Amino acid sequence: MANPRDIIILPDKQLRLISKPVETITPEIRTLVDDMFQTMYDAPGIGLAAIQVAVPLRLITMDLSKKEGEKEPRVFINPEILASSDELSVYEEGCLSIPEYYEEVERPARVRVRFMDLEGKTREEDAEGLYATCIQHEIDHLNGVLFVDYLSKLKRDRVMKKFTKAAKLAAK
Ligand code: GNR
Ligand code: NI
Repeated sequence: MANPRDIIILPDKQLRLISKPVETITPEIRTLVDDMFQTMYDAPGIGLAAIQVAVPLRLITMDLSKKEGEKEPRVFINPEILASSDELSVYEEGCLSIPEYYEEVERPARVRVRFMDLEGKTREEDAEGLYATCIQHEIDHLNGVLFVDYLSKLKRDRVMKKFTKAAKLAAK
């Protein structure tokens, strides 16, 4: 049914694109969503932004369920953060577009998010914990922002260089 797609990784410049809103939920969008879930579960990851499969649309898939438990697939179309808590929380983040690199990032502990679901219904939810971290990480992708952008210049330069070098070696 669904086909896994290739995940683009650093230093692919597409990761810096500003994704465009989804205008209508077409069959192509539904296919993209199915493929994104397949790609995300295969990886495995807890979230995926469309740009990570090289499609610059404001579309996110997520599943925060435990491995043993029932799947909880969620889709966010054109998500927006309406409000963020002053309180911050720290989480060790990773990104499928920056494989095998993990660092602690501080972000608002709670956010209120508005988005459209696959039925075209506008929803609002309050997110906290891992949900808050993940939705902020994914919305950042829609704006061309990566979690390494929150690290010190030293750490960011180091990871950028490592991936640039690896890409050059792989291209030879
Ligand atoms: O799978 C993922 N895990 C993760 C862990 C902590 C904070 C954010 C994430 S998202 C990441 C998948 C990904 O790269 N989504 O864009
Ligand atoms: Ni990511």
